[in-house]
Amino acid sequence: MDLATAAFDADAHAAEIRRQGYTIIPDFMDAGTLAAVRAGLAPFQGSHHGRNDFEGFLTERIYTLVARAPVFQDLAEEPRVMALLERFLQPGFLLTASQSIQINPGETAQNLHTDDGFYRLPRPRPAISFTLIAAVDAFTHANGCTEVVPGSHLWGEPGAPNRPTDLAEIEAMLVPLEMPAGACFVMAGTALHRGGANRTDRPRLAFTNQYCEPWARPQENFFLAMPPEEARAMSPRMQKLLGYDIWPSFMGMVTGSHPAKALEPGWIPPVVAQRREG
Ligand SMILES: O=C(O)CCC(=O)C(=O)O
Repeated sequence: MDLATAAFDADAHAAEIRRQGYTIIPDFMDAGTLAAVRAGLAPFQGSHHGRNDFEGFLTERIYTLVARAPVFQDLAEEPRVMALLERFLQPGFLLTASQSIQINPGETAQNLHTDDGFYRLPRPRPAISFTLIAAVDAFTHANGCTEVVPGSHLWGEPGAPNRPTDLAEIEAMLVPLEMPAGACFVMAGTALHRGGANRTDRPRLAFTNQYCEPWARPQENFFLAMPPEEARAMSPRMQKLLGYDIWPSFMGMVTGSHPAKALEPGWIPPVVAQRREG
């Protein structure tokens, strides 16, 4: 265990998430890791522009980040983050999204939203997913840092007594999460937030890894996003995060078998094998 991991107080960070909906890890990435992140993104930058107001017409997103460079796999299974998430999610939790988000100059603020709102169960409820957003460029209020409404993860449905009704009132509660390059925050999927407006003349580069309960449907379908040959070369933890595992007793099975078998050399889908035998 390295020094940063040994010194990390997962319980204190978890308490902060329970209280305000998010917590900051100031030393998530060192200079070498930041350089590897930039190098990993470089070949793909400049060609992925947002297709709607939510993605952001002036925002570039590179999806399936864990398949882009090994550093993104290391960061997706970073031990402090795993320890923190284990305080909230069931064993076998999944990666649900992994993408870079570059908010370019002139981009406007996103609509306020929650990241696990597509799990349409009534609020208040425990978060079904958690979002990590890491600052590759320093996050400032001016360059479009993420803005969060502290405590909103505890709110009920619109109209609930503990939830303000007026959008302007909610927007007045937003806190800009200013952080140095290399820091990240981890946030409950139930917390209201938005990517901010970039009022500077330089891009704001970040990436997000998001994690969900092992029984919930992930946003990104990693089985189709990358060939099993690539998943085979990844760590056992990474393979489980991608879904090559079951939620007991057999959610995620493949024709009655454990999905990790699909990573064994020479594997062919059982239906194909059985057809050949039959
Ligand atoms: O980039 C950010 O700061 C937040 C982006 C976000 O919340 C999203 O795209 O869902």
